[in-house]
Amino acid sequence: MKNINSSALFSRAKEVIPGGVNSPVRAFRAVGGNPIFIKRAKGAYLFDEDDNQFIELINSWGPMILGHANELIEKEVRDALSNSLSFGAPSRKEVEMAELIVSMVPSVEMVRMVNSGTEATMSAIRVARGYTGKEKIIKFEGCYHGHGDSFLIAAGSGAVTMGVPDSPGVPQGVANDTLTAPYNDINAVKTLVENNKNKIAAIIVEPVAGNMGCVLPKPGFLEGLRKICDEENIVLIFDEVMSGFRLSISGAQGILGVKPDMTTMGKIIGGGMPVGAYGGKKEIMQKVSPAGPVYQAGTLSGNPIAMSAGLAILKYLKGNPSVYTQLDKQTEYIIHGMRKANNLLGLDYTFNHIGSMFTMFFTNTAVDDFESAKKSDLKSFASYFQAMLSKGVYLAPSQFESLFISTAITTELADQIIHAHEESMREIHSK
Ligand code: HOZ
Repeated sequence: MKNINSSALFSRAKEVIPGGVNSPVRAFRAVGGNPIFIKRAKGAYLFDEDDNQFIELINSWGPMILGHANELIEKEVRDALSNSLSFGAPSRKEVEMAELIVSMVPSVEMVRMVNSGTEATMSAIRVARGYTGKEKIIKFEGCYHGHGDSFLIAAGSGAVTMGVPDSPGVPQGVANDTLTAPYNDINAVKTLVENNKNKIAAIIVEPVAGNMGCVLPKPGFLEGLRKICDEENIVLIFDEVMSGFRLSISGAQGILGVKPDMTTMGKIIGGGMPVGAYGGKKEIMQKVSPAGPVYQAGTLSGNPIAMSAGLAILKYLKGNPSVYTQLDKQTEYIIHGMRKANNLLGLDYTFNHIGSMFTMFFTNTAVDDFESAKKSDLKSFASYFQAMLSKGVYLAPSQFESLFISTAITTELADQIIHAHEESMREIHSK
């Protein structure tokens, strides 16, 4: 695999961008080597600066659910371009976008558009605090909710792969208001709530975690959170930045059957453009400025180009819910092939899977929280990542991330992925 141009770009980047990247996981520190610089992408493929071609299993961490450079989305964006890139004033597409989200996600009665998942989660907890008049929040170890100060406590992948679970620069006062519990541990939440009576404004959770690898909620966990929040006047926030519109037309909540008070979204709702949103019960959302006193604003919020891309993808998904069955089937096919290859080598690694999200953990024990995810053999993961890359398959460069399948992965490509997996596993386990 040629690496001359990517390597040269990385050297230049390190002089002018911290660590050479604009988001830490991309630096490949968890897997070694230098990052691949992407020149373009189409359908299921990424093409890098050295003209290598990779089958893509990240899909921009979720949003490219129909594969890259999808014509449907491109057309809407092209049409919108000639009407200017930004107004900083209300426009029709924002209304259509809000109506569409409200029609697809039953728990969302009102929604505010922002520019990223981080903005969405930061704003959601501010609103929850303003609504309840309380200050503390509970988050779960290994769940990542963007890089807002309140969330960089026991955060997932990005922080872990850098070996800095808690970031300097987060004021102690802010950190004090963030309480953490292990994912899937409802008793730990009960204890936190009992010990902080009338102080907790919100519980924020990834209903399907995607930032410690893919980790599923155990039966009863989300229901238990719902019950506690109802009893204690706590706002239950589902962070569906990754799972929203990826697991069903109404997100993870659509298949898991628990209704949050608020939901944060991102990724797919921008069709790959920088978009986020937070929404929920009208009673809560009416607290947001200028309807209410909780301030939150943004010049680029509801940007017309981003709205055009987002509307195109959401309308498509709403009209074609069979996409989800197709994706689920294809993901199961890949996992089945990978497991079979592992079994032939006498390996029994843990696969966590829901819909088109999955992670193979380099451990044979169950992974249902951050502690169990950390039992994975990270050295083997790094070797596996490099072996897959050299065979033309681009995985997330960290064990603590989920993979995302797109509809561009045909059965022929799925077979190629399985074959690359089989060879890679053989290679790394014969060393
Ligand atoms: N840790 C982020 C996704 N879970 C990485 C995002 C990025 O580097 O683009």
